[in-house]
Amino acid sequence: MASAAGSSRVPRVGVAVFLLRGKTVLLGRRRSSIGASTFALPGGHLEFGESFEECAAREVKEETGLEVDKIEYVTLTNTLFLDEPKPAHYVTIFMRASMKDPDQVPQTVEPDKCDGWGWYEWDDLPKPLFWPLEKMVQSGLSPFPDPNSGQ
Ligand code: 8DG
Ligand code: MG
Repeated sequence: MASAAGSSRVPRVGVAVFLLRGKTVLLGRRRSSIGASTFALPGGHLEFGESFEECAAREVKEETGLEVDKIEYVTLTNTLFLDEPKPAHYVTIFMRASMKDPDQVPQTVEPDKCDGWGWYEWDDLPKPLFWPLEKMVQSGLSPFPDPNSGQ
């Protein structure tokens, strides 16, 4: 197998956040090169030394201005983005969280990365979804806590 030495084609770690409010999740239309103009979760790259929870809280704050609470791990994916302008490989950690203050309104803090944020019913998600998210929805995964788990 070819060595990765001398190549920038190394896997990176992404953290994406299901921010939950009632039966809705927060999605924004991406402007980034990967998944441009599809609806995706707030999130970004894990920084050196960060926990998944710290990264989730930081990315949501940076991209939406919202403060989050009750951050928990949901699942992960190992995804090759080969059809993108710049091929990439991500291990993405999906977390869920709720808002510290449910009355807070998401802001489009990084308009170069996202057209704007909106709350969408889990049963009526907008199209097209960023395809790792679409695959996840089709697999039947739910980011909502199990109502029988007492949470
Ligand atoms: P940063 O420089 O601010 O750290 O990062 P970013 O520019 O905000 O990164 P991003 O592309 O939003 O997220 C990093 C990667 O995570 C993304 O390129 C691919 C992966 N990823 C998924 N699904 C999702 C998702 O639903 N939302 C986000 N934001 N990233 C996702 O596999
Ligand atoms: Mg992002």
